[in-house]
Amino acid sequence: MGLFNKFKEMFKKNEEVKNAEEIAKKQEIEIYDKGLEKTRKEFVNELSVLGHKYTTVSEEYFDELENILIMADIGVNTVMSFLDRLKARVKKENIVDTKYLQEVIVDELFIIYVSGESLSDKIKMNPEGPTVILMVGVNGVGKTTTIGKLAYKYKQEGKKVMMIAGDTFRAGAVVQLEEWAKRTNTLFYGKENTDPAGVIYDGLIKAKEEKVDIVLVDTAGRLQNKVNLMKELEKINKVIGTHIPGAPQETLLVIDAATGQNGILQAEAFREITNITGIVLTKLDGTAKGGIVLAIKEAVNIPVKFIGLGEGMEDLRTFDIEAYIYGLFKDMINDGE
Ligand SMILES: Nc1nc2c(ncn2[C@@H]2O[C@H](COP(=O)(O)OP(=O)(O)OP(=O)(O)O)[C@@H](O)[C@H]2O)c(=O)[nH]1
Ligand SMILES: [Mg+2]
Repeated sequence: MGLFNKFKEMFKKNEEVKNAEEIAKKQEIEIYDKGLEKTRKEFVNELSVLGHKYTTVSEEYFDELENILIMADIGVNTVMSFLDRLKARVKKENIVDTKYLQEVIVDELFIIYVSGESLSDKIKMNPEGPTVILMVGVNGVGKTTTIGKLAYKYKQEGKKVMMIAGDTFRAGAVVQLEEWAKRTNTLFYGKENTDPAGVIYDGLIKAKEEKVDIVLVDTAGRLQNKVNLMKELEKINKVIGTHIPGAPQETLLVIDAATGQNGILQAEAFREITNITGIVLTKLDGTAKGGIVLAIKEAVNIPVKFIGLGEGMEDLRTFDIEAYIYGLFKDMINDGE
């Protein structure tokens, strides 16, 4: 059964959902649903309108579909290959009804994301001692906030968490992170006006003494000078790796979803200077550019591991492609029920 019909079934059953797994999935989908409201309103509704405007598939239908997909920041290349696949299916299966084609669109978008490899959206944990998660990204994308949210998440899971303020560059950055540590009742290590690698060094010693499970390392966001940034990240990685073999277990690149295609350029740039293991896409709640999830996957092939759907500490979700697709296409899936 395709994803489209799977969702349809799931939401038809409503009151009589049986197992816990299905209930959890539904709750997750409801959160995505709220967070993706803007994207859905400005982009997906246009798809529905298109389906009403043209009841049968035609060249004009495809032209308008192409525009809608590009406007949603899905990325030109993704859109082109997507349309090729769609047209091939239309031909092969003799599809004429646009209402049915909409179902195919939802399924195909899902296939694009999962195509090829099995996605590891899981965070790699270090069984021997602290798991180190390094947060990188340009100014203002939400690195520090994401650390706060992750700390909250892992505390909820019963882990001992520590934050290290590796952003010693921007005035106020250390205090901002410390605030998050207080709010989430997390251990904290930081010092202003010093060298980031030095602070991280001292912080990791403390993390080991305290037998911390997860260490979240903040860094400064600046990419004006790629060579400097690369050198600094190299130094940071070396310090971390010396303390804890194999660490950092994760280097998460934080991208602001509202920056659209610029976010893709950031992903390409960062991938060249350090080993990015996952992407955190923030501020999806405030943008209609939710299609960027698919474009990033195509451009850099790094999994989106978390998404930010608000400013609060509970507003971080582990990325779930099914919930994401449902959050986008909800109105279309439930259309005419
Ligand atoms: N709506 C919304 N706002 C967010 C989200 N994530 C972060 N923000 C906001 O984005 C702003 C910048 O967040 P920071 O965490 O300070 O960003 P940063 O990357 O650490 O910034 P620098 O340290 O200056 O490089 C803050 O006002 C956050 O509240 C999100 O998922 N949704
Ligand atoms: Mg910051």
